[in-house]
Amino acid sequence: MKKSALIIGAGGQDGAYLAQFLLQKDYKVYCGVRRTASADHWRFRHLGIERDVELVYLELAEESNVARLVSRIQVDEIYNLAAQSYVGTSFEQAIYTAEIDAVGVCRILEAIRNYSAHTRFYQASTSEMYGKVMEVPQSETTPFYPRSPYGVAKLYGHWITRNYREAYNMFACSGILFNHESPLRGPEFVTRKAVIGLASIRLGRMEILNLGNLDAKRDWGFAGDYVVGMWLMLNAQEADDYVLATGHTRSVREFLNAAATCLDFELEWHGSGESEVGTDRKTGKTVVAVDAAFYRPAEVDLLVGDATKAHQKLGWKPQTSFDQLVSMMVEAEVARLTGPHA
Ligand code: NAP
Ligand code: G4F
Repeated sequence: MKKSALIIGAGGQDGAYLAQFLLQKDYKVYCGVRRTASADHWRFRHLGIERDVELVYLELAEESNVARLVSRIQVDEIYNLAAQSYVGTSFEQAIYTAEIDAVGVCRILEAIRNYSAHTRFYQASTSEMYGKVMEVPQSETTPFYPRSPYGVAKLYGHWITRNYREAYNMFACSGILFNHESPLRGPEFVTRKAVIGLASIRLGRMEILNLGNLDAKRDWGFAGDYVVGMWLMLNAQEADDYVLATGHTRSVREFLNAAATCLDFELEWHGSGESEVGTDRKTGKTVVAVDAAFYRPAEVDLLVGDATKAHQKLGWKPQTSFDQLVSMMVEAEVARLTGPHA
């Protein structure tokens, strides 16, 4: 019989790639999205899957909404990808972030426990939980030290998932995913913001790209590779928690250098901290500047993951290199900015 899945937070970056992947595996896919005034599911359109998924309205703040839906559709798998996922905003909206990213997870687990006990559950945990890292690289056994309200809320989501697995024998897994990007990344995250900015400057539509901390280091992979790992977790023999990461780390500055190279800029860096600027070697013009408004009250300086367990137990490995990821993002952005809908 055809398998079925509900993706909660399906309208986001990972949700779209996961929906596409599950459709390729011949699943019936319910896409849980919030009702908004401008229902523009551009990511489904981008992947050409808008007619193949069934949209269902789902608001994680609304307990009875979650319970009714979970009870009605009786799916084999639920992937919870919904979150207030922007770390910067979590400092301004800490309570809302906890409501969705922490308590929201418990609402889903309760609905499964009460109304759909056979359903397998995936929780989108995050490397942000490692925060002020206690060891390098970070693995499933590294102690957590979150540095943002987002990281703290996600830590609750992580532990409540594990708790329901142990207490009620539920098939509930937590994927501790390191940063993963794509042309479908939200425009406020640093990789996409950098690519939009540099491509716009190259096309003469923008002067300077303003960013915050250029020294932060992240383990950046391709989102399309990571959704495969989510599915492998829910289709393993036993429920468990896994890190998904590339094992390589690069600074924001290094990401900028790579994206600039794809656009035929060669960046030269001058100054430090808030006074740092990146200039284009050919023209001498300032292309990147630091704006302290983008600094965070507490920063995560270095993330680099060890995905050995996922490799050994699930056979998962990232397929896309850093350079491939950057050029894929740059090419897509240039096409978007110069295409018929620009
Ligand atoms: P994203 O693009 O921001 O997508 C998050 C989705 O959650 C959006 O579709 C959003 O809906 C939905 N959502 C937010 N609040 C909701 C609510 N109250 N009720 C129902 N839906 C709600 O994030 P992503 O990059 O795809 O990440 C997917 C998940 O993985 C998130 O939980 C994120 O925290 C986690 N994660 C991401 C990364 C990464 O590097 N991408 C790494 C580790 C973990 P709208 O479209 O209506 O806003
Ligand atoms: O792209 P970011 O906003 O991603 P961040 O904070 O690492 O969070 C992402 O990855 C997490 C996994 O570790 C996810 F759980 C989370 O949902 C999200 O997907 O920022 C990356 C780094 C930070 O250190 C930030 O301070 O880039 C630095 N940065 C420098 N200038 C900037 C900017 N970040 C943003 N968004 N905008 C800037 O102008």
